[in-house]
Amino acid sequence: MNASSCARERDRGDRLPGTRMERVLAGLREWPKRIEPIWFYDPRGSALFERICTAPEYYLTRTEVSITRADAPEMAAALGPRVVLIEPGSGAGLKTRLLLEALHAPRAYVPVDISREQLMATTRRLRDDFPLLPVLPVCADFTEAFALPKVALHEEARRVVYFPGSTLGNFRRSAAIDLLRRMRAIAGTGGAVLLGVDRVKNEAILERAYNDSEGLTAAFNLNALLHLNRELGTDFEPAAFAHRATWVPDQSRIEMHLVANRRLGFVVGGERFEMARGEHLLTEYSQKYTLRDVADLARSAGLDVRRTWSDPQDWFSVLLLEPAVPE
Ligand code: AVJ
Repeated sequence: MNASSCARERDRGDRLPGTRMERVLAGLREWPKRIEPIWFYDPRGSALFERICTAPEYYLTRTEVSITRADAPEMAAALGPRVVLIEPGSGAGLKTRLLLEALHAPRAYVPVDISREQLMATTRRLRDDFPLLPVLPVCADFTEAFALPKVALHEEARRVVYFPGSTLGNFRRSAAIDLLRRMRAIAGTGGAVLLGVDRVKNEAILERAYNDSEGLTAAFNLNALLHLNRELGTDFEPAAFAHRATWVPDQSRIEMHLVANRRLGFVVGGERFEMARGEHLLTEYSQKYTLRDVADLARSAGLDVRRTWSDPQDWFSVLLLEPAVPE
C-alpha cells in the first residue's frame, strides 16, 4: 500500500465490495477490461491533472471558474449563511476559493480527497488564506462511505456538498444516482448540493479536450498503470499501450481507453491476463449532460434543481440541488 493513498484495504460492506485488489481484478475480468478512474490520482497523476486543467483544449475548468467568478455572490446568497462546505475529491481548489470568499460567515470547510499529499497541500494553503475558517481534511475515497468531522454533524449546521468539475461524469448512471443519494444524505433535509456538470456540445470540441496537443491527457491516462504497478505490484508496461479518447454519441460520453499496441500479458494478484493487439482497457467515462439529464438524475436521487448558472455558450453549468419535498 503506497503512503500516498489513504483508502483502507478491508472491505467495509460498502456499495463497491472488496479490497482494492479485488476491485481491480473484478474490472479486469469484465469485457472490455476496465480499471477505475481513482487509479489516475497518485501524486504524479494529480499534478498532471492540474496541468490538464490549464491546457488550452481543456475548456472545462476555465469555463467553470468563469461561472463561479461571475455568479459566486448569487450562489452564496442562495446557500445562505453559516454553511459547512463539504467537497468530495477536493483537488487543488481555485473554484472552492472563489466560493469560500463569497460565502457569508462559512462555519467550516471539509475537503475529502484520496491523495494525502494533495489534501494536505490544499489544507495548508487554505488555512493560510482563510485564517478564520476551520479547514477539516478527510483523507478518504469518496466512492466509499467516509466519516465527517463533528462540527459538520451539528444539528444547526447547513451542510452543502460541493461537487464541481463534472466529476459526476466519471460514474455510470446507477453509480451517479447512488452518489447523489449519499450526498443528499450528507446534506440532510436542510442542506444542499452544489454540482458542476459538463454539457453536451460539438464533438470536435469534446474530443480535443481529451486529446491535448502537449500529451498531458495521454500521460495522465498511462500513469494509472504506473500507479497500479507501484501499489498492487502489477507488471504493466506503459510503453505497450496507447492513449485513446473518443466521443460515444449514443452514450453521450467521452471514453478513455488504453489500447494494447501489441499482443501482451500481465499478472495481477497472481492472476494472468492477456490482451490482443488493438484490444483496449477502459479507464474513464466522462459523461456530458443536457440540463434535462441532470434534472432526471437529481430526481432519481431525491433532489430537485433549484438554480442553474451557466456560461454564455452553455458549455458548463453549476446547479443548486436541494432535497425534494415529498408530495
Ligand atoms: C475530473 C473527471 C472531470 O472527466 O474531464 C480530464 C478527468 N480525464 N482529462 C474529466 C479528466 C481526462 C475529468 N474529471
